[in-house]
Amino acid sequence: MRSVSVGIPAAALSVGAVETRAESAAAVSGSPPDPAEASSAGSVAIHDGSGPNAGDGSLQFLKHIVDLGFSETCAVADVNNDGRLEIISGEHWFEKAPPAAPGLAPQWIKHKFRTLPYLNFYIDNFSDLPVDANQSGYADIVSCSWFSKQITWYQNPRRADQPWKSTVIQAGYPVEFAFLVDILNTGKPLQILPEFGDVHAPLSWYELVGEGADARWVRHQVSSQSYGHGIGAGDVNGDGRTDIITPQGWFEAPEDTRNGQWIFHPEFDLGTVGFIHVHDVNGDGLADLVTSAAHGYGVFWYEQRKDGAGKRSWVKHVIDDSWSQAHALTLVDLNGDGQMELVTGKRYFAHNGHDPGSKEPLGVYWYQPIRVEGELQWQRHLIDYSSRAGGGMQIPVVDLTGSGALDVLVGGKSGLFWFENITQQKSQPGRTEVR
Ligand SMILES: [Ca+2]
Ligand SMILES: [Ca+2]
Ligand SMILES: [Ca+2]
Ligand SMILES: [Ca+2]
Repeated sequence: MRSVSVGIPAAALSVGAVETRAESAAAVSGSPPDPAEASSAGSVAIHDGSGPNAGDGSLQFLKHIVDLGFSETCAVADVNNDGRLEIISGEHWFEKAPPAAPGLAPQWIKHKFRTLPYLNFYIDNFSDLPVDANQSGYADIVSCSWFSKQITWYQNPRRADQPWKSTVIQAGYPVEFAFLVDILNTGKPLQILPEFGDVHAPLSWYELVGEGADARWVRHQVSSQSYGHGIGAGDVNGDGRTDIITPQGWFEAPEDTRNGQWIFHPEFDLGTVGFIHVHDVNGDGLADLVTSAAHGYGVFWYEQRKDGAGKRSWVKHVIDDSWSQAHALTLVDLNGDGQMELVTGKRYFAHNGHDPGSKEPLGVYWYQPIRVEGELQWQRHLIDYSSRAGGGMQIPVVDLTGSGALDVLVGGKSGLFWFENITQQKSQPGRTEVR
């Protein structure tokens, strides 16, 4: 398969003019470009870096179509333990192989490792969490389903010709998505935190215990109920312990996270959101929240404030509300400048076309916090616009090739794509840009 490079002109990749919103400390830069101009599939992206975005922190990505089949998400892990990363999406993992001929794109070897239900226009799998749960040296995958109401651990058989053993970790409740978090405060995110789509499901996290054949997942309950669409983990109050954030408030972690009482602080109502990240956006020492409307319009941050008496309040700031269904949001230092950026994208047909704006163009974006005359604003950069690539349910930002630059991967109903970060390659004269 030949890769398709993105023909986004330099002027469209980033934004010269920054539009300030009076209502908010945040600003959104620029408008999406004309789709016809922005994404002529098959055109060649050779950008010499001399355009208007040169030197403004923009990154260059080369788009690869990995697969045009159907999924809801994707993940990255070393599935075959050869020291190189593979892509997991839907029923398959994808192994990168050399091009068939010089100048062509890499080939992708497709390995089917499981059969998933397909119903209601969804493949019933909404997260893939790579974790070597049985310490075999090979990545296992923990997945979750909405319709089948399960969190499932798929054990890597180590040999390509063997089936993956599946073990149900939790049954009985629909799971919107899940991710790996550091509830035990060890510095390693190894606990599963699901967002249950049923208010009667007890809010819980899952700890991996035992080794090898004895490895298993143990549930720890935080609350007897769940709190709506969206979930996150991070240290809200700065005590060094990872708290759990729901759309309706946050749970303060006790010293003994397994057996202690988690204290609920119903201090906000975020609405129907996706991942809720905890991050001190404005650098004032107080942890803020960054999240997105999973089925409506908007990417937001919520500023934590404290009055003289120590009473906490939250102020909403709009980052961008010009496109909808930002279900997945990744917080990462994408450009390596020591500052965290946001990577997100529009999920294609999150609710089969019923969500607001669901028929508007897809896009994949990153947002860079910048200071303009002392004021915090957000600069939007396009990774892709108005093609088949959308944000899906999770967006891995990983150095897939070992180049030293972080790549962006997205998988959804409209296909699986790898955006190779070629920024450094661009800065090396004589390097071939198109493959
Ligand atoms: Ca590998
Ligand atoms: Ca805490
Ligand atoms: Ca702050
Ligand atoms: Ca950065």
